[in-house]
Amino acid sequence: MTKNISLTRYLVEQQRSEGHIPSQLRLLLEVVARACKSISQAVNKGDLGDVMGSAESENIQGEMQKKLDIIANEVLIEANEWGGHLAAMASEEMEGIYVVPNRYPQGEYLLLFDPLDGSSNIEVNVSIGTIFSVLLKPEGTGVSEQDFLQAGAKQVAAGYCVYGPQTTLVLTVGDGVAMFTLDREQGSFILTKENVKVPEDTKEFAINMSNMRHWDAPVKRYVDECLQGVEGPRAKDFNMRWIASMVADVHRILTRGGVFMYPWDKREPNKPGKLRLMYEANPMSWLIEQAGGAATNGKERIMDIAPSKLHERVSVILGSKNEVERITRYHHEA
Ligand code: P6P
Repeated sequence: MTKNISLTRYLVEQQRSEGHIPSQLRLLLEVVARACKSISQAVNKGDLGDVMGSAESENIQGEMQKKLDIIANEVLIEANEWGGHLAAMASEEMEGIYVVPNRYPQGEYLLLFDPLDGSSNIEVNVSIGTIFSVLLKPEGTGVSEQDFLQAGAKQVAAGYCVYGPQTTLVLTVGDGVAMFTLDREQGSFILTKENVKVPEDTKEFAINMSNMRHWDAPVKRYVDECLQGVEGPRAKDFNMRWIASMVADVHRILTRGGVFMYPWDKREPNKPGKLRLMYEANPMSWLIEQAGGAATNGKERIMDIAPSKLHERVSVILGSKNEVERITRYHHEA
């Protein structure tokens, strides 16, 4: 790995040689990365700052908000609203879209994010992260929520920043997946991995096992076979991980393979799943696919789903290609 390629240099090279990103998108990604640095500093303060605990408010999802959820959301809004690259933003923490105020120039991009995913892990000092997705605003004057309702296949950039032992930004603009580790002395993200590949096979699955009795038959069948290990139909032993922070689980899968499942279950049968399509499943699915993995909702490719609501939920099965295909096949056979 060539030493010290900064995120800025990587993006300039993507713009210049690969033709993947216009300058406005490059600016957008640099601003998002800078916002993630600020969020990382707030997260790292922990009990030393006034950032912990509940914000005593609920978000659109009916979930209690942590102070850091609100801080992260505000950091992303304030960092991105003035740059002239965005028309509007959408966030897990806001019911409606945030249209760039008239006092600033409007751009052609739409930015969606989960400002701090996994925030139930904040108090216990377990990795959390920011997930973001970028779409092009459809032609026409003004901007509405309808403009955001595009399939994941339409994304022009997607990524996350994981706040763990390292603060690492993981990004795709459609030319593979690159990872940038924050160098706190320089204050910049340095390229530490590129052309990330997810192994097509794995011996590691990630699911919240406490929900087993609520799963549909295909998921039960898959997990049962994993648990039977070398004596069972898979003829190999499996390991299990569940960090309850999608960013951390996906980062592990991008780093060493695995399959992540948050499937539909019968606790709330009207909900297709727990995770949100637009700013969790779609960006993570593009990263996984760009790294040679697969991502379905059990029936179809997540990035083909035509969204009908901004905060739409979806069942998620993503990671090592051959495992995702096997689980999806079990759904089709059921
Ligand atoms: P459970 C975090 O709240 C999150 O949205 C994802 O990051 C994570 O994968 C999932 O929910 C964990 O859900 O039901 O295991 O707590």
